[in-house]
Amino acid sequence: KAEIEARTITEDGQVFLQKAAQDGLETVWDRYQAQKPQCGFCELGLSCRNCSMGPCRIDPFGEGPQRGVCGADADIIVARNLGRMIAAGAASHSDHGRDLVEVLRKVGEGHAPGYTIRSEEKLKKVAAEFGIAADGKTPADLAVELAHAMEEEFGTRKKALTFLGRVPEKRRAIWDKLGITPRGIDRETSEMMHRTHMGVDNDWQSLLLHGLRNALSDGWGGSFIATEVSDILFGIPQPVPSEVNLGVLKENQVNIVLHGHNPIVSEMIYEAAQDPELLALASEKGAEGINLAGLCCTGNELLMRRGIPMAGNHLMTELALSTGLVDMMIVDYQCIMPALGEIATCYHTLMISTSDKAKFPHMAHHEFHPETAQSKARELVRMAVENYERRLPAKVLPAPNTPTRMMAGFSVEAILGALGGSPAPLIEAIKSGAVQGAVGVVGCNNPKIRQDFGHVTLTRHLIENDILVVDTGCAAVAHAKAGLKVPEAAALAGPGLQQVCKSLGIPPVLHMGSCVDNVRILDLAAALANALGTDISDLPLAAAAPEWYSEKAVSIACYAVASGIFTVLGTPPPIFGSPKIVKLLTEDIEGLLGASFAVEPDPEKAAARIEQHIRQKRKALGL
Ligand code: SF4
Ligand code: WCC
Ligand code: FE2
Repeated sequence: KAEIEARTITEDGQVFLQKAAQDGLETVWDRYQAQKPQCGFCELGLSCRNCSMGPCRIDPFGEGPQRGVCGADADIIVARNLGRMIAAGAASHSDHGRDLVEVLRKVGEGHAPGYTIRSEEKLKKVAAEFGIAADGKTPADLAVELAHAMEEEFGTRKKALTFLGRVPEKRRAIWDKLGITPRGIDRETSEMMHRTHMGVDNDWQSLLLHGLRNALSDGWGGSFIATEVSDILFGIPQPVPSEVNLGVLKENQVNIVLHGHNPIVSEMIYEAAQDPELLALASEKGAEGINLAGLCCTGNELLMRRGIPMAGNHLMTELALSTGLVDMMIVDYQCIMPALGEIATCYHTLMISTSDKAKFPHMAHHEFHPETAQSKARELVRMAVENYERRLPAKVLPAPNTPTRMMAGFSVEAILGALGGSPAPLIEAIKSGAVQGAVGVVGCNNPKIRQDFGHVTLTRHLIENDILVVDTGCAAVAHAKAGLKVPEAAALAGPGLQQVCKSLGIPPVLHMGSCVDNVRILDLAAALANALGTDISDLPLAAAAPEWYSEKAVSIACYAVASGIFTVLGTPPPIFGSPKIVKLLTEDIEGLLGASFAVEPDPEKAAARIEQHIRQKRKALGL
């Protein structure tokens, strides 16, 4: 019991950890235990297997080898490893963005039945940013032209990415001076892989600078494209009520769980689940309906635009299966544990992979392509409905708690809309001190940290101190489970923030979307800075990733800092093998970028650091 409580703060998590154990499942927490003690060299970033003269490792105590076979020292090895983490993260977000651009182009060409342009407003706005005139063109023409222009962003023909047009002048000047203005999205990632090959860039500082450039190509490039094109294709999110936790899985309905990141597949499943013929089939099978629920960021995308409830975040993905209520789980890519397929064999659940680039053990592969996605989605929903009667009653355990209510859908457009169309009222609230500042609390779960504890503890402290929290990804789901995403949660905020939330009817913790949607936070920060004629780093803002695990999170943290936002990490990144790199990233970088990293596993201390930072920024602004 104590062991289970140490693993997660969530009630449903604790119940289903027990159920999973009863059913003989091995979960991510068990596998983490089995890995302990984890390799100390790797934890410090001091191991290298970039070539076949190695693998090599550096002795952190100074007694054993201080150089790899090639001669690389601790600083070079740590910097190269960090660089490759950034490259992998940036590549993941950006390749996701590319897949959306492909759909946008095919919609324009008429080769993607079922998909459409849901936001002509955003299509026109973004096309204009790319220098494409809208006059006399149909949305389809515009979509094709914009898609082609965006494809160019990935290549090598540019000197700077187009969305840098939204970045404050002062920030652009800093990047130019440091030589880290991102050019092509793929170019920066490819160059990082080149630089970290044996015998290329062996200056740890220049490796780190390129790491920032690579991360910026994600934040202001690949992720930005992913978010903007998702809005064009599927609509700009607007405030929407929904629910969260495993209680959203319904005993008397066909449950289809959507997991992964890209809305391309899930949006088609959403459409198919409304099909009267399939609903009739469901009722023929004795089900009262077809119930969709989300996990991770595919879930967040559906939640933001359609109000689809969330079953949970990263560490709940295995436990969702242990309810025995999931008739089908459909995955696309990223953060999908390869263990899921095998766990599902214990139940009746059909496991479906959908991306040509993401296959998994014990999953049936049903590849989605824009041309056939609509019919594929209907086929899958039909299979799920037919699977309903195969549930194993002895293995079913409905969640004991009712779902927690929440509100999502806070795109930048929605936030500005709530403020009456301009950022001025928010700026006024910050000036008056009613809102002291704003913090993005984002990122994953990690079995090294009690699930959701980091997020919820930090966020509660921040809002108590009149700091508005915006969130994305699995952090947002943690906050929702803790009840922080309803307007009534304003009661937990300090007096100033409470007042602002009440007058606007919003929660003190605003859901801005999936992990690629961290760019919505960048976009808002840039809009505030531009409205004030200042730089992002002058504003009382911060970011935190209390429970991060993924390479994508490393890229996000780096583009946040490079964009001028102080960022606190809960899980230590593998850099502590190089005291020089730790000092640069946590101290000296401030002088270059006006922002730095901090590593603070204790969320109460992290809150104190952030509050102090926000006070300093306010003081510097004369507030
Ligand atoms: Fe060892 Fe150098 Fe090869 Fe890395 S690149 S494995 S440090 S020889
Ligand atoms: Ni984004 Fe982290 Fe969740 Fe995956 S879904 S686990 S990167 S926060
Ligand atoms: Fe190792």
